[in-house]
Amino acid sequence: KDSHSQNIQSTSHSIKFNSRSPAYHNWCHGFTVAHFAYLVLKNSRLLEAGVLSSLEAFALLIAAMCHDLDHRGTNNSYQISSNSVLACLYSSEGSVMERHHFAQSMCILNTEGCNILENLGKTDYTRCLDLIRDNILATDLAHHLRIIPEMEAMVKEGLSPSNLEHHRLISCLLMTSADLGDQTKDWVNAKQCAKLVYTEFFTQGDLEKAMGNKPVESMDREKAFVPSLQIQFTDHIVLPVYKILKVCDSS
Ligand code: 9GA
Ligand code: ZN
Repeated sequence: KDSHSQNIQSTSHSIKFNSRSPAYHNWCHGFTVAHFAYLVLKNSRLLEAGVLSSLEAFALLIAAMCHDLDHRGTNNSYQISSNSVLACLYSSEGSVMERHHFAQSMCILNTEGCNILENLGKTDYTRCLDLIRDNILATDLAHHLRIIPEMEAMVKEGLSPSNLEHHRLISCLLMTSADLGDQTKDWVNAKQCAKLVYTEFFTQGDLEKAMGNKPVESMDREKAFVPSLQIQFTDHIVLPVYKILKVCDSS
């Protein structure tokens, strides 16, 4: 085996090994999101249209696979209210978990035999790490909600390959589309995914109750009415993402 394919194998092993196993945010989720990102990249023909460069596409796939590394099954607000180590490290910057997922990705890249970027030149190497960071941070819902107006402005003026802001916004959109990809699947699969999401949500809710805090409705197993929560989530978060994605399709 040549050293490059050896590297890829060590790296994917490390990514799997560095995933804990909460019900939803485990290795399977990372793999599924990377797979979805690949399909959107291929089918949308954004590379052929020049809206994304091959380096940007590469950074997207790496970020997709790594974007939830070492997830603990609890969200950003839980890190802060429980005063976790991760909150100590990152709460002043926001996106606590996402900064941790990026830090974990960098640890793997810096592991002997795992640096799949080692053949990039210095400029591409630094740029690639920047792109991976921005892409992972884009999977924070709070970040997504902040950039919706920018994405709407981009759609309104029309995608232009020469506009570097558009490259950044499209990358963010592909990340959120991939992260929410389970919601596009058939009933049996979507239902199974929802089950895992709520198993994780309710576990966090139980931890919050044990700390004497009141969980949000979607994490409270005594209060959550799943069908209406799913409809709200679909209407307010999921559909707007894919409506913008549809306009950006270059195929
Ligand atoms: N927050 C999460 C729900 C998901 N069904 C609800 C899901 C992830 C996610 C990226 C207020 C709130 N909610 N509701 N999330 C889900 C599936 N479901 C139902 C009520 O996959 N959620 C991942 C994300 O941001 C962005 F930008 F992509 F849209 C938003 C949610 C998860 C588990 C990380 O919350
Ligand atoms: Zn995710």
